[in-house]
Amino acid sequence: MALPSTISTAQALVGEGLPATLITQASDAHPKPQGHKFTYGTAGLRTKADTLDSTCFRVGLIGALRSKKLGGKTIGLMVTASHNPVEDNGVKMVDPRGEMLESSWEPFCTAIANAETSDELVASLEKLVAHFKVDLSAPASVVVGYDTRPSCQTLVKAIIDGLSAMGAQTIDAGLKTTPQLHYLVKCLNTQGTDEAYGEPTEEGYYKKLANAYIKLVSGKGESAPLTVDCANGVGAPALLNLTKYIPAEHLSVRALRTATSSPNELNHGCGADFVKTNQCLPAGYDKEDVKAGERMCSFDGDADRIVFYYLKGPAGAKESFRLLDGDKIASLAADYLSELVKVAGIDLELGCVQTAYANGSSTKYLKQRVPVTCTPTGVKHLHHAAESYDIGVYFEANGHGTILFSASAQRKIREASPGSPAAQGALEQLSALVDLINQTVGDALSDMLLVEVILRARQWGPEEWDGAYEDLPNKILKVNVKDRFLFKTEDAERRLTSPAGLQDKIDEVVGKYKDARSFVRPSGTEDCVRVYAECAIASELTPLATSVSKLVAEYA
Ligand code: 16G
Ligand code: MG
Repeated sequence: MALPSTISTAQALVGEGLPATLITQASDAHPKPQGHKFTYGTAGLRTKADTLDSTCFRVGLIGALRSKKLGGKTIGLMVTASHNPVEDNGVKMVDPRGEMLESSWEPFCTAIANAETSDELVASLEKLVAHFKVDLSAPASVVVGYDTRPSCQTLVKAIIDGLSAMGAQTIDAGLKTTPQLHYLVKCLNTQGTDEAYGEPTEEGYYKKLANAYIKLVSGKGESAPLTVDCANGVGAPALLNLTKYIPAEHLSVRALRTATSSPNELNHGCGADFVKTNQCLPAGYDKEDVKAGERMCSFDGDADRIVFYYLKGPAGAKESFRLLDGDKIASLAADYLSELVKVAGIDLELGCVQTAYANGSSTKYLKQRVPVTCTPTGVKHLHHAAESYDIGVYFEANGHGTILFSASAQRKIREASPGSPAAQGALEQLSALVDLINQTVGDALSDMLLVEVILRARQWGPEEWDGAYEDLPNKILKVNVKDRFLFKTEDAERRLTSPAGLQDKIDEVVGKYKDARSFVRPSGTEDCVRVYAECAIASELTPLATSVSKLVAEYA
């Protein structure tokens, strides 16, 4: 695909204040659904697509203001509802270095999305401008991407109306995976500098990943086929495009669930969320000739998340399904990178970041090898924590994650003088891995290639990878409550502080089971409370999880 096209150029703002007349006129064409409450949550604003028009228009306005606040740096807006059904949609903001929107802006986004009238909207924008001291005469630049949902077209139009009302330069990046949009934002903001991240085009993204991958796997033998479930989403065309840059001897992919022109198929019975939640193959895979020992993986609907799996025995037998989730990817990557750093002979601290959802066995395994931190759920929390290590490996169990190399780690890798041929080889690999791994956000395509690289280097199939540790049986239940905001947590969501007394009751229940752990947290994306439970004995899992859920329901 070609360079993103500039679809509207900057329009100077007249006077000192907000262009209130332009905003009001444009806003009248994007009325807010009366009484509807929006929240900027873990992954932006997300809900039913047919209620999101006003929100998208307003996010356009905010995106322009964020860019102005940062002196005209390019901000990203991604329209997607990830693993959710096709009727849903959402929009999230990406900051200039490719990371999530600075969290102090989130409450303002919520307030602006909820302003009932155009006048209230202007007033809430003025509050943001005053609070963050936004210089309205600064230029603004915003790049917009979207996934395969049919609702994206009108929502993008609403965003563009918002951007135009603010006179922002708008770059329409078109159909993109979420991580591609993050990549573009970082490239656009670093081009021409010492930290240039890459060519700011989709093609540049494929070339960067493919070149690094080819360097890493060359001379390591032919690749056995990898079956990829693309969730019938944007990951399908992206995977197809990526493979054009990688010779088949290096990556042999069987792409399934690629029906992007059948909208209702998006994430339907397939995708990373389906596989992780149900701990089974995508629906219909038993008829797809999948074989025991074959590597398989699933993307989610916007391709920022991946899980792997394989069958130990015949397809159809539930017990033969083995999941290799985000925790298993983290352990594979942390082990491999630690070894490379050691062989390279450089002094770098590698650490791992997980959330409370990480399987207890994975945490135990990792803690025996590297420092491990736990953060609340949501990519932004893990990402920031990972920045405190020289090499920060972060993964949520659900398959969101990546690896960050600090600027000084990258310099050390570039400038080290190797003491042996082995050290030189390790340094070359580390340097290629810096390019292979998307440093802006978890990326299904990039993570898929990373796993392929490590398995090839180790000459491992999925079974050897799986052998690192045995997951404790676990499940997540959803409890519908009247007000999920009554549930407040501490200690990286591992304990409840409110409702009063509930945590003690949970502790009491958990104490009855062997090696058990359970926690309760309000969802950041849905109107419910989630209950996680794990324990040593499989037959005790359901009683444990249902007892904790009952306690929650009694308090709700
Ligand atoms: C969002 C988050 C994901 C988190 C999930 C939890 C991003 C990009 N995505 O999808 O990291 O695991 O929410 O959902 O941050 P929940 O709060 O509904 O359990
Ligand atoms: Mg996603």
